[in-house]
Amino acid sequence: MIPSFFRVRTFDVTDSTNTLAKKAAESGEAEGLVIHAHRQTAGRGRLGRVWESPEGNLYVSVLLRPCCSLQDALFYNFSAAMAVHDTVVDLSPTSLFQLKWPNDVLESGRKISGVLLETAPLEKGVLEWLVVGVGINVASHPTDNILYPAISLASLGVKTTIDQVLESFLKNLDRWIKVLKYDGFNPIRKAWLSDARMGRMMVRTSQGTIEGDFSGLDQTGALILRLADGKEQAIHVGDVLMREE
Ligand code: BT5
Repeated sequence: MIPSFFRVRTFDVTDSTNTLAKKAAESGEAEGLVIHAHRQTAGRGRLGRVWESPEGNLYVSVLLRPCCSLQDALFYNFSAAMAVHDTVVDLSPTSLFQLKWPNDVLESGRKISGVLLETAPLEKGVLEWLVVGVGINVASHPTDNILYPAISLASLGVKTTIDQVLESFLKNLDRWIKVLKYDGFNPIRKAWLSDARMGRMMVRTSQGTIEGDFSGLDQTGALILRLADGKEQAIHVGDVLMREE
């Protein structure tokens, strides 16, 4: 059963479930609204990138109103990534799933899911709403992306339905949102770290590309890299490329 906190509205097709959820947020819809579409015509990734959204995969956006700061809103990124992680691990326990900072779930280095967090404009230090959008490749995945290889549950031999994946994801999300609400970010940080992709990485930031070894995740959700000179640097916004890529 889907937790009673959520109200799921399913559409055959929409431009982007995040866009629909944001419109609902701006028109005063209560939190717990879930916009689910079978297909998106303009699915979005971060920084205006495209999220390939053919029929057969999960596209879902959840409206929340936690009354938090912009800084704390980032914790919902990690809660959603953990919810995706737990969902795919349940479905394919023998696969090697890892979390890649900040928002990806990978299987053996291939991207199976992405999370797009969007927030209201900040007023008086508190956010009116935030929308957590999640795509999970269930039936198919893009095959022409060499820089970031992708994978789907079907390619891993998992036989499931979108409804099952949606229900499992919402149950896991409900649990991780409660962890965040009652126990704070630290337990999420620890769980995320225990399945994080580590090693040498290059991170593209607005200040250029930084290379270093994964050294952790700080209390704000920033990635900590150890640089060649032994110093540690916290990165708040960027794109990780593993060294071998
Ligand atoms: C993300 O962006 O990973 C966030 C994706 C969020 C998508 C969901 S679907 C429901 C909701 N509604 C939306 O409109 N969006 C959200 P980013 O880290 O920027 O990764 C984007 C990159 O992933 C692209 O540039 C491609 O290289 C790659 N990519 C695109 N589609 C993919 C797919 N289906 N599977 C794996 N990789 C993909």
